[in-house]
Amino acid sequence: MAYFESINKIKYEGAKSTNPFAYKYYNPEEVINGKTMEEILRFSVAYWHTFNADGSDPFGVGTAIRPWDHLKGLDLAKARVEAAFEFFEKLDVPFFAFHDVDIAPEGSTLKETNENLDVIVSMIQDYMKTSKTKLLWNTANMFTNPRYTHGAATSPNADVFAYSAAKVKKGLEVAKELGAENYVFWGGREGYETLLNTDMKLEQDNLARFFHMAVDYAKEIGLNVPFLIEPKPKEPTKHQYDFDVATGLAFLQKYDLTDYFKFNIEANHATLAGHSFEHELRTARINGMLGSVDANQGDTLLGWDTDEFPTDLYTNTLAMYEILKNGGLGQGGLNFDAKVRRGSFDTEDLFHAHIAGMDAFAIGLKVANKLIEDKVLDNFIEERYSSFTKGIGLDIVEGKTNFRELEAYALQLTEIKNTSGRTERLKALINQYLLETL
Ligand code: XUL
Ligand code: CO
Repeated sequence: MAYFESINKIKYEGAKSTNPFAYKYYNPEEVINGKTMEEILRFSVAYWHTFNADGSDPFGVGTAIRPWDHLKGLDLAKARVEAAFEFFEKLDVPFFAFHDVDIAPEGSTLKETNENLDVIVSMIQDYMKTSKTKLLWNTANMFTNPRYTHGAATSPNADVFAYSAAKVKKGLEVAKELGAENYVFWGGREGYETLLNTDMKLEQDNLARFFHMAVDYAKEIGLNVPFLIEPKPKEPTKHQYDFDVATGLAFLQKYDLTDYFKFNIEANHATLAGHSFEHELRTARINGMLGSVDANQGDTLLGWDTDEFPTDLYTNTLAMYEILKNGGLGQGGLNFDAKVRRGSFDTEDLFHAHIAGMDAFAIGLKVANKLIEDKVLDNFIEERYSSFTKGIGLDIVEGKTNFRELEAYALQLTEIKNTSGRTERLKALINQYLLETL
């Protein structure tokens, strides 16, 4: 059965195309610096937003019209798998990602939940035999069910810790079975509401114990993929332990976990943390910790995680700049952790949204690549820091000086001359590249 009957395979038709169901800029076969766009961008469809979300919000019920709406339970789960693989094929997308509860309904016991998962996982496995679409990552949803009210691995209740361990154990097994390229940990409720009732040290120690057990189990079953922490500062908890990349990195370093973990950086989580998307990517990149990306965008007028499709060309360009400078995303990808707006309730909007995001990132890729090729920022930055390539600056960098010598140097300085940072000139250059590159 076809779920998206009226829609044909989405093809690249070029910027002049007026066909809404065509890529205008994303040309999977186009080679950029020896790699195809498909290989560089590694787009992924987020199962939860595309096949589960119904457009409901805290003020209203779902609005989405979906061809699987009439089904329930395992039948619904199976229909979603069928629809998903049709969608992946029509979009010609290389990856997808899911939470355990997205693909199969929870049973009344853990055993029943695992049995439901087994049914759907083996169905997905069958589809994957003939589909080109691979699993970028899976994860365990440890935030929706009321048992996680006070956290999962950071719950004050040891039973919840144990239950969560069982969920991740199963998740790692599923990752192995489906050949996942990564495994993600988003600490949805791993944080706290008030210190009045919280043992912060024990909670963080427990989270580290949990991660070490996950590392051990992955080794035991031969699952050799990066584990990815997805930082987010708040929502649903007030204070989340994986606030941002810098906080997450300090945690991983303190608990000796840096060999196994990298970061999955989400644009809207970065902005919620008071950073730009590119700041978080840069922080991860310069520390060798950039694993994957949840590609979306927030809304500067709203203070929450709006998970919009990433259509902002400026941001996507600066994000792709970091990704290219990182030498790509390795086993990571650009996962559209993004949902259509509540008012975009037609099934075809799912296609429009992904086409919009893919084209906008393809533009970002091309512009970023040209900026790097022409060394637009590199040359400026090299010149800006040139005082550290000679004289006293070189001595500082090479560790050949000390406070006494620096004082002597400073005392004989008659004048300190700074040069302009040229922010506005650089912004104008980026605009010029954005308009002229394509
Ligand atoms: C929530 C979020 C999650 C993670 C996976 O803000 O981003 O969907 O990506 O649990
Ligand atoms: Co996310």
